[in-house]
Amino acid sequence: MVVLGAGPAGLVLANILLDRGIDCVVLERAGRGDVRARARAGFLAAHTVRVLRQHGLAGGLDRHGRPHSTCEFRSEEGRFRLDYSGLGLGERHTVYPQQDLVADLLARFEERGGQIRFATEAVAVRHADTPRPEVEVREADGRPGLWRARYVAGCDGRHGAARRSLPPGTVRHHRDHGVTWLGLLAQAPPSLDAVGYAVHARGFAGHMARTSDITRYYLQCERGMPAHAWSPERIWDELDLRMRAREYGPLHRGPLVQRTVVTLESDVMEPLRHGALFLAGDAAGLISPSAAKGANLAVLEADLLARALIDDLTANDPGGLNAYSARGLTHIWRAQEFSHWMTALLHGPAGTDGESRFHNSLRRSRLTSLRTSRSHQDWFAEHYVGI
Ligand code: RFL
Repeated sequence: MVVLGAGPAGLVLANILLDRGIDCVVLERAGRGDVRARARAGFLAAHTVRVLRQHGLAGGLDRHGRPHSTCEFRSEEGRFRLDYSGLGLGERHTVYPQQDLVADLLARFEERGGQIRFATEAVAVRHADTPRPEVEVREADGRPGLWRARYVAGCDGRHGAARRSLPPGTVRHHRDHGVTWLGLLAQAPPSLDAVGYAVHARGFAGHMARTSDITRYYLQCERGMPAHAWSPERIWDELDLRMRAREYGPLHRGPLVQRTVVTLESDVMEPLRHGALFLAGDAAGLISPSAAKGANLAVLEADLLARALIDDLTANDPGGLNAYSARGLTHIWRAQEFSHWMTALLHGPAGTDGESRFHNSLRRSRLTSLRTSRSHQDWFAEHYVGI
C-alpha cells in the first residue's frame, strides 16, 4: 500500500493499516520539520476523538486536549452564547492543535516500524486502472523513483499528485464563497472561554482557542490582500472593533506569530475511487474553514478507507472498497451543507444596494432564529460538533 501525504488523513490511515499488519509506505513531499510545524486546525469533533482512541492514537490529545463546548455570536443585535454540549447530541469538541496531532501520529507510526519517506514528492499515479498501480516520485536528491503497490491512497491535499492523476470524466464540484480571511496565530492566551464569531459591517472576525498561550484569530479581508499588508496594531484595532471589545471585554494582545491568507473555497471530487486509487482528506474535498470540518473529515475518511482496505486485503471482501466513494461522499456533502450554511451566516455582502440589504436581513434573521429557537439550536449543535 502506498499512502501519499503525511497529513491527518494519510497518517491515520497508515497507522490503522500498519496496526493490522498491512505493509504500507508514506511518501511525503515536505521535510519532517515542516510537517510537524504546520499550525492549522484545532477543533476535533467527538467522532474524531472516538476514532483516534479506538486505534490507540489519542494518547497526546487525551493528555493535553481541552474539552470545549461553547460558542458566542456577536453582532449589531448584541451577543448570545450556545453551550452546545447541552444541545443536540450533547457532544463537545476537544481542542488540540493539528500539528501536535500530526506529531503524535508520526511518532506512533515510526514506533510501530512504519516507513515514511520525507522530501519525496509524488509526481503522478499511473496505471490506477490495473491491479499494479505505480507512483512516480522525485526523491529527496532530485532523482526519479517508482513505487508499486496493490492500492494507492491519495491523501496529498488539494494540490497533490492524486488529483492531478485523475482520469478525464472525474467531476469537481466547486464553489468560491467570494470571501477571504486573514488567518492569524497570536502568542497570547484566549480572550474568551468560547469560540467567538463576530458579524460586523466591516467584515467577519473570529476567535478560537488553541492552547493556554496561543489563540487563532480570523479577519475577513479584501481578496488579494497580502498577508503582511496590515501592521499588528491595525490588526488588533480591527479585531477590537469587529469583536466589539469595548462592550464585551478586551482581547489579549500578543505577537502575531503566523499570518495566512485563506480563500474560502469548497470543492468535492466525484467519485473518490478510480480503480486502485482512493482519495481521502483534502484531496477528496476541500471545505471552507467556517465550521472547522476539514481535519475531522480527513480522519473520518481515513477510518472508512482503512476498514474497507482491511476487509479487502485480509478477508478478501471488496464490499467496503466498492462502497467507499458513495459512503465518503454522503459524509462530505453533509459537512459541506453545514459549512456552507455557516459561511452564509457569518458573511454578508458589503454593498448597500437592494440585493445586499436583502442578504444581510436574511442573515440577521438566521441569527435571531439561532438565538431564540431551541429546535434550531439543537440542529446547529448536532451539525456543529458532529461529522
Ligand atoms: P494535509 O494536512 O494538507 O496533508 C497533505 C500532505 O500531503 C503532502 N503532499 C504531498 N506529498 C507527496 N507528494 C505530493 N505531490 C504532495 N503534495 C502534497 C503535503 O505536504 C501534506 O503533508 O491534508 P489532509 O491530511 O487531507 O488533512 C486536511 C487538513 O489538514 C485540513 O482539512 C485542515 O487543516 C483544514 N483546516 C481546519 N480544519 C478543521 O477541521 N478545523 C479547523 O479549525 C481548521 N482550520 C484549516 C484551518 C486549514 C487551514 N489552511 C490550510 C488554510 C485553518 C487553516 C489556516
